Amino acid sequence: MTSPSPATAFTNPVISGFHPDPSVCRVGDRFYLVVSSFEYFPGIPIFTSTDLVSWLPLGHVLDRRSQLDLSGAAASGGIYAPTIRYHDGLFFVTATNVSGRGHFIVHASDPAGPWSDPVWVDQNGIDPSLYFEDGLAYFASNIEPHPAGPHVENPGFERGIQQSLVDPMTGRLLAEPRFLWGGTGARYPEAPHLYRRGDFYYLVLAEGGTEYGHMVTIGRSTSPWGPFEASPHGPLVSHRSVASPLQAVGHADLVTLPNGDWWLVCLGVRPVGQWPRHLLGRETLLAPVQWREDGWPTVGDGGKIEVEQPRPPLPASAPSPITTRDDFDGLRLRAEWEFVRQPLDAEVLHGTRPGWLTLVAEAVGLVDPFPCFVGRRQQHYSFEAQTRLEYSPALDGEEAGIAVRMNDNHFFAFGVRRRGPVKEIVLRQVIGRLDLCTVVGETDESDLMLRVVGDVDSYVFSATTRLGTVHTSDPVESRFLATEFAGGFTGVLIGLYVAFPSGRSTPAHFDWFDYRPNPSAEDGGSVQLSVLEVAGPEELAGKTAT
Ligand code: 6LW
Repeated sequence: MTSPSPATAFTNPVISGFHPDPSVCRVGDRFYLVVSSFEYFPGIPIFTSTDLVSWLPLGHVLDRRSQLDLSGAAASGGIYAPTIRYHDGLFFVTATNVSGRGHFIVHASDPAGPWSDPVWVDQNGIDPSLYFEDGLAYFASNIEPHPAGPHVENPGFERGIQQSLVDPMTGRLLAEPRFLWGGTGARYPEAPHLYRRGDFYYLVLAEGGTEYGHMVTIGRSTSPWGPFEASPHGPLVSHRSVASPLQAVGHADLVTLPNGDWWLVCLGVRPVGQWPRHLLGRETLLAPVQWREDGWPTVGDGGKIEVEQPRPPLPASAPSPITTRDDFDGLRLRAEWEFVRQPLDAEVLHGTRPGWLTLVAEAVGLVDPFPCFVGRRQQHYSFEAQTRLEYSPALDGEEAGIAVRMNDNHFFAFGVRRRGPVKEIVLRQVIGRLDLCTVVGETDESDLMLRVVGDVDSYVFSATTRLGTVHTSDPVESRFLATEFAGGFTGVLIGLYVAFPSGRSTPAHFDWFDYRPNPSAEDGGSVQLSVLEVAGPEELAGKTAT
Protein backbone atom coordinates (compact mmCIF):
# COMPACT_ATOMS: atom_id res chain seq x y z
CA MET A 1 0.00 0.00 0.00
CA THR A 2 1.43 3.41 -0.85
CA SER A 3 0.97 6.32 1.55
CA PRO A 4 -0.86 9.42 0.36
CA SER A 5 1.41 12.26 -0.66
CA PRO A 6 2.34 14.72 2.13
CA ALA A 7 1.34 17.45 -0.33
CA THR A 8 -2.29 16.39 -0.16
CA ALA A 9 -2.56 14.44 3.11
CA PHE A 10 -1.46 14.81 6.71
CA THR A 11 -0.93 12.34 9.52
CA ASN A 12 -2.33 12.54 13.04
CA PRO A 13 -1.09 13.45 15.56
CA VAL A 14 -0.06 16.82 14.15
CA ILE A 15 1.90 17.53 17.35
CA SER A 16 3.23 14.27 18.76
CA GLY A 17 4.19 13.56 22.36
CA PHE A 18 2.77 15.14 25.51
CA HIS A 19 0.74 18.06 24.04
CA PRO A 20 -2.76 17.73 25.54
CA ASP A 21 -5.86 19.92 25.74
CA PRO A 22 -5.03 21.89 22.58
CA SER A 23 -6.68 25.23 21.99
CA VAL A 24 -6.37 27.15 18.75
CA CYS A 25 -7.17 30.58 17.30
CA ARG A 26 -6.55 32.27 13.98
CA VAL A 27 -5.46 35.81 13.18
CA GLY A 28 -5.42 36.53 9.44
CA ASP A 29 -3.76 33.57 7.81
CA ARG A 30 -1.86 32.39 10.90
CA PHE A 31 -2.96 29.95 13.59
CA TYR A 32 -1.79 29.80 17.21
CA LEU A 33 -2.09 26.80 19.49
CA VAL A 34 -1.46 26.24 23.21
CA VAL A 35 -1.41 23.07 25.33
CA SER A 36 -1.38 22.08 29.02
CA SER A 37 1.92 21.82 30.90
CA PHE A 38 1.08 20.61 34.47
CA GLU A 39 4.12 20.63 36.79
CA TYR A 40 6.64 21.63 34.13
CA PHE A 41 8.32 25.03 33.90
CA PRO A 42 8.07 27.08 31.72
CA GLY A 43 4.34 26.62 31.31
CA ILE A 44 1.93 26.47 28.36
CA PRO A 45 3.89 25.71 25.19
CA ILE A 46 2.67 27.86 22.28
CA PHE A 47 2.95 27.03 18.57
CA THR A 48 2.15 28.76 15.28
CA SER A 49 1.18 27.41 11.87
CA THR A 50 -0.18 28.55 8.53
CA ASP A 51 -1.64 25.18 7.53
CA LEU A 52 -2.82 23.66 10.85
CA VAL A 53 -0.55 20.67 10.16
CA SER A 54 3.03 21.90 10.69
CA TRP A 55 3.42 23.63 14.02
CA LEU A 56 6.43 25.74 14.87
CA PRO A 57 7.22 26.18 18.58
CA LEU A 58 7.11 29.84 19.64
CA GLY A 59 8.16 29.23 23.24
CA HIS A 60 5.98 29.29 26.34
CA VAL A 61 3.27 31.63 27.57
CA LEU A 62 4.43 31.40 31.21
CA ASP A 63 8.19 31.76 31.20
CA ARG A 64 8.83 33.90 34.29
CA ARG A 65 8.56 33.04 37.93
CA SER A 66 6.24 36.04 38.44
CA GLN A 67 3.75 34.26 36.14
CA LEU A 68 4.07 30.72 37.37
CA ASP A 69 4.37 29.25 40.85
CA LEU A 70 4.47 25.48 40.77
CA SER A 71 6.16 25.06 44.14
CA GLY A 72 3.17 23.21 45.58
CA ALA A 73 2.26 21.27 42.44
CA ALA A 74 1.94 17.51 42.71
CA ALA A 75 2.72 15.41 39.66
CA SER A 76 0.04 16.27 37.08
CA GLY A 77 -1.01 19.28 39.17
CA GLY A 78 -0.13 22.80 38.06
CA ILE A 79 -1.33 24.17 34.74
CA TYR A 80 -4.45 22.65 33.19
CA ALA A 81 -6.20 23.19 29.89
CA PRO A 82 -5.47 26.64 28.42
CA THR A 83 -7.69 28.43 25.90
CA ILE A 84 -6.23 30.97 23.46
CA ARG A 85 -8.31 33.72 21.85
CA TYR A 86 -7.59 36.94 19.94
CA HIS A 87 -9.62 40.06 20.56
CA ASP A 88 -9.15 43.68 19.64
CA GLY A 89 -5.43 43.50 18.91
CA LEU A 90 -4.53 41.28 21.86
CA PHE A 91 -4.03 37.57 22.42
CA PHE A 92 -5.55 36.17 25.60
CA VAL A 93 -4.73 32.87 27.25
CA THR A 94 -6.75 31.61 30.19
CA ALA A 95 -5.93 28.45 32.14
CA THR A 96 -6.01 27.09 35.69
CA ASN A 97 -3.17 26.58 38.14
CA VAL A 98 -4.87 23.81 40.10
CA SER A 99 -2.02 23.89 42.63
CA GLY A 100 -2.15 27.65 43.05
CA ARG A 101 -4.70 30.42 42.80
CA GLY A 102 -6.95 28.80 40.20
CA HIS A 103 -8.04 30.45 36.96
CA PHE A 104 -5.96 33.24 35.46
CA ILE A 105 -5.81 35.29 32.27
CA VAL A 106 -2.65 36.59 30.59
CA HIS A 107 -2.43 38.73 27.47
CA ALA A 108 0.15 39.70 24.85
CA SER A 109 0.26 41.71 21.66
CA ASP A 110 2.83 39.29 20.24
CA PRO A 111 2.09 35.59 20.86
CA ALA A 112 5.86 34.95 20.98
CA GLY A 113 5.80 37.09 24.14
CA PRO A 114 6.27 38.71 26.45
CA TRP A 115 2.96 37.73 28.03
CA SER A 116 1.58 39.75 30.93
CA ASP A 117 1.63 38.63 34.52
CA PRO A 118 -1.56 36.76 35.35
CA VAL A 119 -4.76 38.30 36.63
CA TRP A 120 -6.83 35.90 38.70
CA VAL A 121 -10.50 35.05 38.18
CA ASP A 122 -12.63 34.13 41.16
CA GLN A 123 -14.61 31.23 39.72
CA ASN A 124 -14.26 27.59 40.73
CA GLY A 125 -13.62 24.60 38.47
CA ILE A 126 -11.14 23.91 35.68
CA ASP A 127 -10.89 24.38 31.91
CA PRO A 128 -11.68 28.09 31.54
CA SER A 129 -12.37 29.66 28.18
CA LEU A 130 -13.14 33.12 26.83
CA TYR A 131 -15.70 34.15 24.25
CA PHE A 132 -15.79 37.79 23.09
CA GLU A 133 -18.90 39.44 21.65
CA ASP A 134 -20.29 42.97 21.66
CA GLY A 135 -17.65 44.23 24.06
CA LEU A 136 -18.33 41.43 26.57
CA ALA A 137 -15.94 38.66 27.63
CA TYR A 138 -17.83 35.49 28.54
CA PHE A 139 -15.86 33.27 30.90
CA ALA A 140 -16.90 29.61 31.02
CA SER A 141 -15.42 26.75 33.03
CA ASN A 142 -16.60 23.50 34.49
CA ILE A 143 -18.15 23.53 37.97
CA GLU A 144 -15.79 22.15 40.58
CA PRO A 145 -16.83 18.62 41.49
CA HIS A 146 -17.42 17.79 45.12
CA PRO A 147 -14.13 16.91 46.85
CA ALA A 148 -15.50 13.40 47.45
CA GLY A 149 -15.55 12.86 43.69
CA PRO A 150 -17.41 13.76 40.52
CA HIS A 151 -20.27 11.38 41.38
CA VAL A 152 -21.22 13.55 44.39
CA GLU A 153 -23.16 16.73 43.71
CA ASN A 154 -21.43 19.97 44.63
CA PRO A 155 -23.91 21.51 47.07
CA GLY A 156 -25.53 24.54 45.56
CA PHE A 157 -24.40 23.70 42.06
CA GLU A 158 -25.56 21.48 39.30
CA ARG A 159 -22.81 19.40 37.75
CA GLY A 160 -21.69 20.83 34.41
CA ILE A 161 -20.60 24.12 32.95
CA GLN A 162 -20.90 27.62 34.39
CA GLN A 163 -20.34 31.01 32.80
CA SER A 164 -19.67 34.52 34.03
CA LEU A 165 -18.65 37.82 32.46
CA VAL A 166 -15.13 38.99 33.16
CA ASP A 167 -12.89 41.98 32.61
CA PRO A 168 -10.02 40.15 30.88
CA MET A 169 -7.46 42.82 31.83
CA THR A 170 -8.15 42.68 35.59
CA GLY A 171 -9.83 39.29 36.03
CA ARG A 172 -12.70 40.99 37.90
CA LEU A 173 -16.07 39.29 37.50
CA LEU A 174 -18.62 41.60 35.87
CA ALA A 175 -21.45 39.09 36.25
CA GLU A 176 -21.57 36.16 38.70
CA PRO A 177 -21.18 32.63 37.32
CA ARG A 178 -24.43 31.06 36.14
CA PHE A 179 -25.16 27.44 35.37
CA LEU A 180 -24.94 26.97 31.61
CA TRP A 181 -25.28 23.33 30.58
CA GLY A 182 -24.92 19.87 32.10
CA GLY A 183 -23.75 18.25 28.87
CA THR A 184 -25.19 15.04 27.45
CA GLY A 185 -25.12 12.98 30.63
CA ALA A 186 -21.65 11.43 30.72
CA ARG A 187 -19.26 11.99 33.59
CA TYR A 188 -16.88 14.97 33.78
CA PRO A 189 -18.56 17.60 31.59
CA GLU A 190 -15.65 20.03 31.12
CA ALA A 191 -13.53 21.94 28.59
CA PRO A 192 -16.32 24.31 27.45
CA HIS A 193 -15.68 26.36 24.32
CA LEU A 194 -18.37 28.67 22.94
CA TYR A 195 -18.70 29.68 19.26
CA ARG A 196 -21.23 31.45 17.11
CA ARG A 197 -22.37 30.36 13.66
CA GLY A 198 -25.37 32.03 12.10
CA ASP A 199 -28.23 32.26 14.58
CA PHE A 200 -26.81 29.72 16.99
CA TYR A 201 -24.28 29.63 19.80
CA TYR A 202 -22.54 26.26 19.96
CA LEU A 203 -21.06 24.98 23.20
CA VAL A 204 -18.46 22.25 22.73
CA LEU A 205 -17.56 20.13 25.79
CA ALA A 206 -15.36 17.21 26.75
CA GLU A 207 -17.26 14.42 28.50
CA GLY A 208 -16.46 10.93 29.73
CA GLY A 209 -13.13 11.74 31.37
CA THR A 210 -9.79 11.81 29.65
CA GLU A 211 -9.45 8.03 29.35
CA TYR A 212 -10.77 5.51 26.83
CA GLY A 213 -14.40 6.71 27.20
CA HIS A 214 -13.52 10.28 26.27
CA MET A 215 -15.60 12.29 23.81
CA VAL A 216 -16.39 15.72 22.44
CA THR A 217 -20.04 16.70 22.79
CA ILE A 218 -21.94 19.72 21.52
CA GLY A 219 -25.07 21.69 22.30
CA ARG A 220 -26.59 24.81 20.79
CA SER A 221 -28.77 27.70 21.80
CA THR A 222 -29.93 31.01 20.39
CA SER A 223 -28.40 32.76 23.43
CA PRO A 224 -24.86 32.56 24.86
CA TRP A 225 -26.57 31.89 28.22
CA GLY A 226 -28.51 28.85 26.99
CA PRO A 227 -30.60 26.81 27.35
CA PHE A 228 -28.49 24.44 25.27
CA GLU A 229 -29.97 21.44 23.47
CA ALA A 230 -27.68 18.51 22.74
CA SER A 231 -26.89 17.50 19.18
CA PRO A 232 -29.27 14.76 18.00
CA HIS A 233 -26.32 13.27 16.12
CA GLY A 234 -24.47 12.14 19.26
CA PRO A 235 -20.92 13.05 20.24
CA LEU A 236 -19.08 15.27 17.79
CA VAL A 237 -16.01 13.03 18.29
CA SER A 238 -15.47 9.81 20.20
CA HIS A 239 -13.41 6.66 19.74
CA ARG A 240 -15.12 4.70 22.51
CA SER A 241 -15.09 1.08 21.31
CA VAL A 242 -13.75 2.19 17.93
CA ALA A 243 -10.92 0.19 16.34
CA SER A 244 -8.38 2.92 15.66
CA PRO A 245 -4.74 3.57 16.54
CA LEU A 246 -6.02 6.84 18.03
CA GLN A 247 -7.84 6.40 21.33
CA ALA A 248 -9.22 8.46 24.24
CA VAL A 249 -10.03 11.22 21.76
CA GLY A 250 -11.63 14.31 23.27
CA HIS A 251 -11.17 17.86 24.60
CA ALA A 252 -11.56 19.89 21.40
CA ASP A 253 -11.36 23.45 20.18
CA LEU A 254 -12.72 24.68 16.84
CA VAL A 255 -11.34 27.24 14.43
CA THR A 256 -12.47 28.73 11.12
CA LEU A 257 -10.31 29.06 8.02
CA PRO A 258 -10.30 32.29 5.97
CA ASN A 259 -12.60 30.49 3.48
CA GLY A 260 -15.16 29.79 6.21
CA ASP A 261 -14.38 26.06 6.67
CA TRP A 262 -14.32 24.79 10.25
CA TRP A 263 -11.60 22.50 11.67
CA LEU A 264 -11.09 20.96 15.05
CA VAL A 265 -8.06 20.20 17.21
CA CYS A 266 -8.38 17.74 20.06
CA LEU A 267 -6.30 15.31 22.08
CA GLY A 268 -5.84 11.58 21.59
CA VAL A 269 -3.42 8.85 22.59
CA ARG A 270 -1.69 6.11 20.63
CA PRO A 271 -1.73 2.97 22.78
CA VAL A 272 0.47 -0.03 22.00
CA GLY A 273 0.40 -3.63 23.14
CA GLN A 274 -2.26 -6.26 23.67
CA TRP A 275 -3.17 -4.66 26.98
CA PRO A 276 -3.08 -1.11 25.77
CA ARG A 277 -0.68 1.36 27.24
CA HIS A 278 0.77 4.65 26.09
CA LEU A 279 3.92 6.49 27.02
CA LEU A 280 3.86 9.58 24.89
CA GLY A 281 1.10 11.40 26.73
CA ARG A 282 -1.96 12.88 25.10
CA GLU A 283 -1.12 14.25 21.66
CA THR A 284 -2.68 16.93 19.43
CA LEU A 285 -4.93 15.75 16.59
CA LEU A 286 -6.58 17.64 13.73
CA ALA A 287 -9.80 16.94 11.83
CA PRO A 288 -12.20 18.76 9.47
CA VAL A 289 -15.69 19.69 10.63
CA GLN A 290 -18.68 19.38 8.26
CA TRP A 291 -21.93 21.26 8.74
CA ARG A 292 -25.18 19.47 8.03
CA GLU A 293 -28.18 21.14 6.52
CA ASP A 294 -29.89 21.00 9.91
CA GLY A 295 -27.18 23.29 11.30
CA TRP A 296 -25.33 20.67 13.35
CA PRO A 297 -21.63 19.95 12.84
CA THR A 298 -20.18 16.46 12.38
CA VAL A 299 -16.65 15.10 12.27
CA GLY A 300 -15.62 12.20 10.03
CA ASP A 301 -17.71 9.07 9.97
CA GLY A 302 -19.80 9.26 13.15
CA GLY A 303 -17.20 11.20 15.09
CA LYS A 304 -14.19 9.19 14.02
CA ILE A 305 -10.85 10.89 13.39
CA GLU A 306 -8.64 9.28 10.75
CA VAL A 307 -4.89 8.95 11.13
CA GLU A 308 -4.36 10.05 7.54
CA GLN A 309 -6.65 12.49 5.82
CA PRO A 310 -6.67 15.30 3.27
CA ARG A 311 -4.94 18.49 4.29
CA PRO A 312 -6.87 21.67 5.03
CA PRO A 313 -7.19 23.87 1.92
CA LEU A 314 -4.35 26.12 3.06
CA PRO A 315 -0.89 26.81 1.67
CA ALA A 316 1.38 24.15 3.16
CA SER A 317 4.22 25.39 5.32
CA ALA A 318 7.56 23.70 5.96
CA PRO A 319 7.29 20.48 7.99
CA SER A 320 7.45 20.89 11.77
CA PRO A 321 11.04 20.76 12.83
CA ILE A 322 11.83 17.85 15.09
CA THR A 323 14.86 18.99 16.96
CA THR A 324 17.80 16.72 16.53
CA ARG A 325 21.00 18.27 17.79
CA ASP A 326 21.16 20.93 20.49
CA ASP A 327 24.73 22.18 20.89
CA PHE A 328 23.87 24.29 23.93
CA ASP A 329 25.55 27.24 22.27
CA GLY A 330 22.94 29.86 23.15
CA LEU A 331 22.65 31.57 26.50
CA ARG A 332 19.05 30.47 26.76
CA LEU A 333 17.87 26.92 26.46
CA ARG A 334 15.75 26.25 23.37
CA ALA A 335 11.97 26.06 23.59
CA GLU A 336 11.73 22.29 23.88
CA TRP A 337 13.53 22.13 27.24
CA GLU A 338 11.54 22.12 30.47
CA PHE A 339 12.27 21.84 34.18
CA VAL A 340 10.35 20.16 36.96
CA ARG A 341 8.38 22.83 38.88
CA GLN A 342 11.03 25.54 38.80
CA PRO A 343 13.79 26.62 36.46
CA LEU A 344 17.39 25.83 37.23
CA ASP A 345 19.64 28.83 37.63
CA ALA A 346 20.82 30.13 34.24
CA GLU A 347 24.24 30.89 35.66
CA VAL A 348 24.56 27.32 36.72
CA LEU A 349 23.41 26.18 33.31
CA HIS A 350 25.86 28.09 31.15
CA GLY A 351 28.17 30.05 33.39
CA THR A 352 31.08 27.78 33.88
CA ARG A 353 31.62 26.55 30.35
CA PRO A 354 30.10 28.48 27.42
CA GLY A 355 28.74 26.20 24.72
CA TRP A 356 28.05 23.45 27.25
CA LEU A 357 25.10 22.83 29.51
CA THR A 358 26.35 22.69 33.07
CA LEU A 359 24.20 21.17 35.79
CA VAL A 360 24.94 21.34 39.50
CA ALA A 361 22.70 19.59 42.02
CA GLU A 362 22.19 21.55 45.24
CA ALA A 363 21.44 18.73 47.67
CA VAL A 364 18.75 17.12 45.52
CA GLY A 365 18.09 13.66 44.22
CA LEU A 366 15.87 12.69 41.32
CA VAL A 367 12.84 11.90 43.47
CA ASP A 368 12.93 15.34 45.10
CA PRO A 369 10.25 17.87 44.12
CA PHE A 370 12.82 20.14 42.46
CA PRO A 371 15.26 17.72 40.86
CA CYS A 372 18.27 18.91 38.91
CA PHE A 373 16.77 17.73 35.61
CA VAL A 374 16.05 19.35 32.28
CA GLY A 375 14.11 17.39 29.68
CA ARG A 376 12.30 17.43 26.38
CA ARG A 377 9.30 15.36 25.32
CA GLN A 378 9.62 11.85 23.97
CA GLN A 379 7.61 12.26 20.76
CA HIS A 380 8.06 8.85 19.14
CA TYR A 381 8.01 5.31 20.44
CA SER A 382 11.12 4.53 18.41
CA PHE A 383 13.86 7.05 18.90
CA GLU A 384 17.41 7.48 19.98
CA ALA A 385 18.79 10.17 22.27
CA GLN A 386 22.45 10.79 23.00
CA THR A 387 24.59 13.21 24.90
CA ARG A 388 28.22 13.82 25.58
CA LEU A 389 28.95 14.13 29.29
CA GLU A 390 32.12 15.38 30.87
CA TYR A 391 31.97 14.70 34.56
CA SER A 392 34.44 13.90 37.31
CA PRO A 393 32.28 13.19 40.36
CA ALA A 394 34.46 13.79 43.37
CA LEU A 395 32.05 13.05 46.19
CA ASP A 396 30.70 9.72 47.24
CA GLY A 397 27.20 9.13 45.85
CA GLU A 398 27.02 11.92 43.29
CA GLU A 399 25.71 10.98 39.89
CA ALA A 400 24.96 12.51 36.47
CA GLY A 401 23.51 11.15 33.27
CA ILE A 402 20.50 10.78 31.01
CA ALA A 403 17.00 9.91 32.21
CA VAL A 404 13.53 9.10 30.89
CA ARG A 405 10.93 10.49 33.25
CA MET A 406 7.18 10.09 33.45
CA ASN A 407 6.79 11.66 36.89
CA ASP A 408 8.45 12.04 40.30
CA ASN A 409 8.41 8.33 41.04
CA HIS A 410 8.33 6.67 37.64
CA PHE A 411 11.61 7.12 35.77
CA PHE A 412 14.77 5.41 34.58
CA ALA A 413 18.15 7.10 35.02
CA PHE A 414 21.46 6.01 33.55
CA GLY A 415 24.73 7.69 34.36
CA VAL A 416 28.03 7.85 36.16
CA ARG A 417 28.17 7.61 39.95
CA ARG A 418 31.06 7.94 42.36
CA ARG A 419 31.20 5.13 44.92
CA GLY A 420 34.32 5.28 47.10
CA PRO A 421 37.34 5.18 44.79
CA VAL A 422 35.28 3.81 41.87
CA LYS A 423 33.23 5.48 39.15
CA GLU A 424 30.35 3.24 38.25
CA ILE A 425 27.99 3.25 35.30
CA VAL A 426 24.61 2.75 36.94
CA LEU A 427 21.04 2.19 35.82
CA ARG A 428 18.35 3.23 38.24
CA GLN A 429 14.74 2.10 37.79
CA VAL A 430 12.29 3.94 40.01
CA ILE A 431 8.82 2.39 39.73
CA GLY A 432 6.58 3.74 42.46
CA ARG A 433 8.20 2.82 45.75
CA LEU A 434 10.51 0.31 44.11
CA ASP A 435 13.97 1.73 43.56
CA LEU A 436 16.39 -0.63 41.85
CA CYS A 437 19.96 0.37 41.10
CA THR A 438 22.07 -1.88 38.85
CA VAL A 439 25.79 -1.41 38.24
CA VAL A 440 26.35 -1.85 34.51
CA GLY A 441 30.12 -1.23 34.53
CA GLU A 442 33.03 0.78 35.89
CA THR A 443 35.10 3.45 34.20
CA ASP A 444 38.13 5.64 34.86
CA GLU A 445 37.16 8.10 32.20
CA SER A 446 35.37 11.38 32.62
CA ASP A 447 34.36 11.91 28.97
CA LEU A 448 31.49 9.66 27.94
CA MET A 449 28.77 9.35 25.34
CA LEU A 450 25.48 8.33 26.93
CA ARG A 451 22.70 6.95 24.78
CA VAL A 452 19.14 5.73 25.20
CA VAL A 453 17.37 3.83 22.44
CA GLY A 454 13.61 3.40 22.74
CA ASP A 455 11.06 1.24 21.00
CA VAL A 456 7.46 0.39 21.88
CA ASP A 457 8.51 -2.10 24.57
CA SER A 458 11.79 -0.98 26.05
CA TYR A 459 14.60 1.43 26.58
CA VAL A 460 18.22 0.33 26.24
CA PHE A 461 20.88 2.58 27.74
CA SER A 462 24.57 2.58 26.91
CA ALA A 463 27.74 4.48 27.75
CA THR A 464 30.67 4.69 25.34
CA THR A 465 34.04 5.77 26.65
CA ARG A 466 36.71 7.71 24.79
CA LEU A 467 38.60 4.48 24.27
CA GLY A 468 35.56 2.84 22.72
CA THR A 469 34.45 0.61 25.59
CA VAL A 470 30.67 0.27 25.52
CA HIS A 471 28.63 -0.52 28.65
CA THR A 472 25.06 -1.48 27.71
CA SER A 473 22.10 -2.05 30.01
CA ASP A 474 19.61 -4.84 29.67
CA PRO A 475 16.38 -3.65 28.02
CA VAL A 476 14.21 -1.84 30.56
CA GLU A 477 10.45 -2.34 30.25
CA SER A 478 8.94 0.97 29.22
CA ARG A 479 5.45 -0.16 30.29
CA PHE A 480 6.30 0.94 33.83
CA LEU A 481 6.33 4.55 32.65
CA ALA A 482 3.06 4.26 30.72
CA THR A 483 0.11 6.39 31.78
CA GLU A 484 -1.96 3.25 32.39
CA PHE A 485 0.66 2.21 34.97
CA ALA A 486 2.15 5.44 36.34
CA GLY A 487 -1.06 7.52 36.12
CA GLY A 488 -1.31 11.23 35.48
CA PHE A 489 -1.93 13.59 32.59
CA THR A 490 1.61 13.97 31.24
CA GLY A 491 3.96 11.97 28.99
CA VAL A 492 7.59 10.95 29.12
CA LEU A 493 10.39 13.52 29.05
CA ILE A 494 13.97 12.58 28.14
CA GLY A 495 16.56 14.64 29.85
CA LEU A 496 19.83 15.28 31.58
CA TYR A 497 20.34 15.18 35.31
CA VAL A 498 22.64 15.42 38.27
CA ALA A 499 21.67 13.85 41.58
CA PHE A 500 23.37 14.42 44.90
CA PRO A 501 21.03 14.50 47.90
CA SER A 502 23.80 15.17 50.42
CA GLY A 503 25.26 18.44 49.15
CA ARG A 504 26.43 20.54 46.24
CA SER A 505 27.58 18.31 43.40
CA THR A 506 30.56 18.60 41.13
CA PRO A 507 29.41 20.35 37.92
CA ALA A 508 28.39 17.99 35.12
CA HIS A 509 29.04 19.37 31.65
CA PHE A 510 26.92 18.29 28.69
CA ASP A 511 28.37 19.27 25.31
CA TRP A 512 25.29 18.52 23.19
CA PHE A 513 22.07 16.52 23.14
CA ASP A 514 20.63 14.67 20.20
CA TYR A 515 17.07 13.37 19.79
CA ARG A 516 16.28 11.39 16.65
CA PRO A 517 13.03 9.67 15.84
CA ASN A 518 13.10 6.46 13.90
CA PRO A 519 9.76 6.79 12.08
CA SER A 520 10.30 3.69 9.95
CA ALA A 521 9.97 1.61 13.10
CA GLU A 522 7.10 3.60 14.61
CA ASP A 523 4.46 0.90 14.48
CA GLY A 524 6.68 -2.12 14.01
CA GLY A 525 8.46 -1.41 17.23
CA SER A 526 11.91 -2.47 16.15
CA VAL A 527 14.65 0.10 16.09
CA GLN A 528 16.80 0.09 12.99
CA LEU A 529 20.00 1.62 14.19
CA SER A 530 21.40 1.56 10.68
CA VAL A 531 19.11 4.40 9.63
CA LEU A 532 20.29 6.58 12.45
CA GLU A 533 23.42 8.61 12.51
CA VAL A 534 25.11 7.35 15.62
CA ALA A 535 27.97 9.28 17.11
CA GLY A 536 30.86 7.01 17.96
CA PRO A 537 33.98 7.27 20.08
CA GLU A 538 35.76 9.03 17.19
CA GLU A 539 33.64 12.05 17.89
CA LEU A 540 34.69 12.08 21.51
CA ALA A 541 38.31 11.72 20.48
CA GLY A 542 38.03 14.60 18.03
CA LYS A 543 36.55 17.07 20.49
CA THR A 544 38.07 18.60 23.52
CA ALA A 545 36.46 20.76 26.12
CA THR A 546 36.80 24.47 25.55
C1 6LW B 1 -8.32 18.78 31.54
C2 6LW B 1 -9.61 18.22 31.12
C3 6LW B 1 -9.11 17.03 30.45
O1 6LW B 1 -8.40 19.79 32.45
O2 6LW B 1 -8.01 16.57 31.12
O3 6LW B 1 -9.07 15.69 28.62
C4 6LW B 1 -7.70 17.53 32.08
N1 6LW B 1 -9.56 16.62 29.35
O4 6LW B 1 -10.37 18.99 30.29
C5 6LW B 1 -6.22 17.63 32.27
O5 6LW B 1 -5.57 17.73 31.04
